[in-house]
Amino acid sequence: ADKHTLVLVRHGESTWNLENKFTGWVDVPLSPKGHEEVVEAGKLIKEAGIVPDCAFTSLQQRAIRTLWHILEQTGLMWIPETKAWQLNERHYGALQGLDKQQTVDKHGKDQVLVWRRSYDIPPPTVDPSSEHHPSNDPRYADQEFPTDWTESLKTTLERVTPYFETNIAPQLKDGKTVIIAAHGNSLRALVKHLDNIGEDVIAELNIPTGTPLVYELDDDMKPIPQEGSFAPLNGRYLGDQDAIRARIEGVKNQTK
Ligand code: DG2
Repeated sequence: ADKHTLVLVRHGESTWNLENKFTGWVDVPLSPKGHEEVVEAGKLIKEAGIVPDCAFTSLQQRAIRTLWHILEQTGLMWIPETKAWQLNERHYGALQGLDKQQTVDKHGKDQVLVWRRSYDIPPPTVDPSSEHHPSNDPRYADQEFPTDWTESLKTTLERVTPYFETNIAPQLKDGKTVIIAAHGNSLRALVKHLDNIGEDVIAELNIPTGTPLVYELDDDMKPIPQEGSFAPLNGRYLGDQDAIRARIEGVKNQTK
């Protein structure tokens, strides 16, 4: 049976990751450190000898810029690149733009952890008149969103997974190596699906910024266990494993 290589990467640190604000669909750029992280990610992919044939990303510049840096470092700026809203970050509802620590001070860390990491409890909905409601953003002009829009990990998974199965899996099955540059929660949804992770386990799982996560998949798109995989994931992170653990802790500790 054939092996199919899939590389996932969360964008490098964004300006709002740095400022510790809930971001969701707000289109913030990478921070200077974020740019450095993903240049390094590109070098790691090149050193590992992984050569993507096609690329997918979201409609958000922190992920797009991440992909561009990686393609630049690997000499692959010419490969086809598809942008899709289905790979966007989870929409954070009325929390978008709020400071994560101030939200803890106001609502308590347990409530904030429920909003950040519960599987199916969404954050409060965004007001339809808010600039954060997708109906007020021209990039989503050809789509309809409910007036009471927000997303849980579950509803994020319900748009990430069909997109993967319909648009990305066929490329992999066709023998292509694929790279996806996306976001903390859209990638948590995707790995939950790929690795068949339970709701309680995914709640504890944080994805580090700017770190390539490499999967080998079989013909049925099931991950093949590999040496150096990062349990409960069957994928392996490229780079210094202690530094990766520190990045994961950093994500977790945003709402101590
Ligand atoms: C972060 C994730 O998304 O935040 O929306 O604030 O990956 O695009 O930086 P990303 C956001 P947490 O769910 O980890 O709080």
